Amino acid sequence: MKLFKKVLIANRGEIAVRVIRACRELGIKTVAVYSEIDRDALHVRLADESVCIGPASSAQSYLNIPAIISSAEITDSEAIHPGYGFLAENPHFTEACSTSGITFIGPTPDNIRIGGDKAKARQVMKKKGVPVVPGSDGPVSDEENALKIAKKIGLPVILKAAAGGGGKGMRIVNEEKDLGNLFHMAHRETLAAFGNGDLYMEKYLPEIRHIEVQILADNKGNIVHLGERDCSVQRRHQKLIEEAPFAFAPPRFRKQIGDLAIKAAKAMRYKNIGTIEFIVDKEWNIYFMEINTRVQVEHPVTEMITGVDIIKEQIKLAAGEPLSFKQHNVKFSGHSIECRINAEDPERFVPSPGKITLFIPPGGPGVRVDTAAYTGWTVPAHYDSLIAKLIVYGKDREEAAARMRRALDEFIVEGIKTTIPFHKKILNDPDFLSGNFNTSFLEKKNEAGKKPL
Ligand code: MV4
Repeated sequence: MKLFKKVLIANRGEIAVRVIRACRELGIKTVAVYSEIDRDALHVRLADESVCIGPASSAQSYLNIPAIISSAEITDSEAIHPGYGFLAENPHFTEACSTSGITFIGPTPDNIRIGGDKAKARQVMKKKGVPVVPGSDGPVSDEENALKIAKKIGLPVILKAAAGGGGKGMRIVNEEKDLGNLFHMAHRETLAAFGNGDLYMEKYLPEIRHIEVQILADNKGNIVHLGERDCSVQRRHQKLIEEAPFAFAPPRFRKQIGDLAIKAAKAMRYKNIGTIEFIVDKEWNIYFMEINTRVQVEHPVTEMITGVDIIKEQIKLAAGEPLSFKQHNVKFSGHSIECRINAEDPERFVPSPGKITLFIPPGGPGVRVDTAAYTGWTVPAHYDSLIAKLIVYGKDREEAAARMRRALDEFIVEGIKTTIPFHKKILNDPDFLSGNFNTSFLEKKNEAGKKPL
């Protein structure tokens, strides 16, 4: 099987740099695309070639399908890596690639469509015997039906947008009398945000953990998993810290959740790489939540504990290579934690773009920094505020946490505000350190009137 000669990266920032690194190591030439404001960006400098695709606004550049496809054509790129965000989960883009004879490095358009319709995904999983939280079978047509289902499964329930993401169109319903109103509000919100008003319903489970499983799938139907990640520390549906493995789980948990992830992937004939998201309740029950049909921000924690380069594997799978290892070849060792460092005010979480006057990332044993930032670079206001991922490895969670505290202390960023001080607080929090947390962790800290984390 022959790998691609040249790959275009339809993204920017740290993930574009990450993909370029994987291509380099595989002997593949790279093409960067960039917006006018990104002409001094690191991904442009590191790629073998680059093409300017439009003005700063995402809609005119990194979301501009014709500009990206023609950039691939004029540079003779055989494949496009979409990274995450932007066009990564757009089935029209995937189809535009195949129409132009370009390989999309990612799953099939059908996979992406199911991933993008969470009500449908839930239905598929339920039918194939993957456990889902009790709730509606597909979308709920109207308020009347919502009430019927709520009566059957019992309150509280949670309304979720089928097109969902970022908590938009999501409502928790505690009392029957509020259902009608909340249904209409959620419906309007999701219709406005995604042009799709479909809602589905689940029993609302309190004190859950958000656990996800990385999967790799080849074109022959072989699927392996690379274990789980705990992404329970989030604020307003934005993950802030991720780790692998889920250190506090009982002994048989990894095999259980891994087997379920493979079952879920098989149920939708999954191809390439992806993530199956689950919620885990206090009794360790595992329920399918959704599937992410892209490489995720937090993939490095899995790489650290398995030694698998997920992006290289992804590129090889897209080129049609069969999986080069079996499930029993995947060996897990140690613990990894990632902090997402954003260019944001660490107290109010509002973006803090601007010129970085000094940037000195940490180093030393067990430290990895995935970033496209450098001293003198200006963080544009037009895009996501993630400027660096700080990832550490330790022989166990305790060593990883100590290493993260040390690395956060070393990290120097001047000229803009970052979330580094916030991460320092979490890494010193007794509840975080003892594993006494779930997805409500940050909200609870605030409610308790303690110093807001
Ligand atoms: C849930 C849940 C409880 N029960 N589903 C889904 C998307 C993710 N960002 C949060 N999600 C949740 N799904 C069931 N069946 C709790 C959450 C959840 C949450 C919900 C509303 C407001 C804030 C939340 C914070 C974390 C998790």
